[in-house]
Amino acid sequence: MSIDVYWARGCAFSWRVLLTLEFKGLAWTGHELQLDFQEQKGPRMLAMNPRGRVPVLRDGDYVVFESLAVMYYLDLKYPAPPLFGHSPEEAGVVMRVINEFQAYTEAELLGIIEWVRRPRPGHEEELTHAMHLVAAEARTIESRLAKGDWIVGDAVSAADLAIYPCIRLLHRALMRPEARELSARFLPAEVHYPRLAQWMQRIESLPGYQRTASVCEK
Ligand SMILES: N[C@@H](CCC(=O)N[C@@H](CS)C(=O)NCC(=O)O)C(=O)O
Repeated sequence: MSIDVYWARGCAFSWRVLLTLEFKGLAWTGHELQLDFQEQKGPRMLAMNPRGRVPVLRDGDYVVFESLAVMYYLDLKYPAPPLFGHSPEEAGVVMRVINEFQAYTEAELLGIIEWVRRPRPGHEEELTHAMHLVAAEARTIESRLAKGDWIVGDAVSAADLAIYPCIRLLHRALMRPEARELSARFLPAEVHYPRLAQWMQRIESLPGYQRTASVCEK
């Protein structure tokens, strides 16, 4: 039975799930939703996710939402290749790194992307704060990548697939002409964060990556 996944363009959370499905080599059918038309709030979607958000994954009769929960479900259900390490200790580190990213950086990073789309005059202090936090996190990831090709351990893990979409969507936003002033601190990524730039290329070379890349096209 095929896996159905409901996703949206520009959505880092959806991208995590698509990357996970491809990484596991699973067959899946994608259903792209238009958030601008509130398709995620239609009755059929609300029946699966009462919060009216994407991504949502249906595997047979089982429905799961919240991107990290989806990744975790897929890893337990389809264990090879593993995404949360080979031992409880490795799983603890992978989960910790994702939780740190989500708790201390993700909202600010998404806020910068939103700012590029829709600047909020009068809130420049918030933007500056977000830029500091994201730059610090990028340095942390850069130092992790000094030890190996992947964010945790010596193989692709859920940490890579959870963090990559946020970084890539930020990169895309900062490449826009209207973000020129903001981007000076980050771009070119190859100069400011060379290991991070190489890591992005490594992810983009994974088998199946191209099938997920339309999340980033808008
Ligand atoms: N914590 C959720 C976040 C999901 C989320 O915020 N999705 C956004 C798109 S990126 C959404 O569906 N927004 C539509 C809405 O809030 O109506 C996850 O990890 O899956």
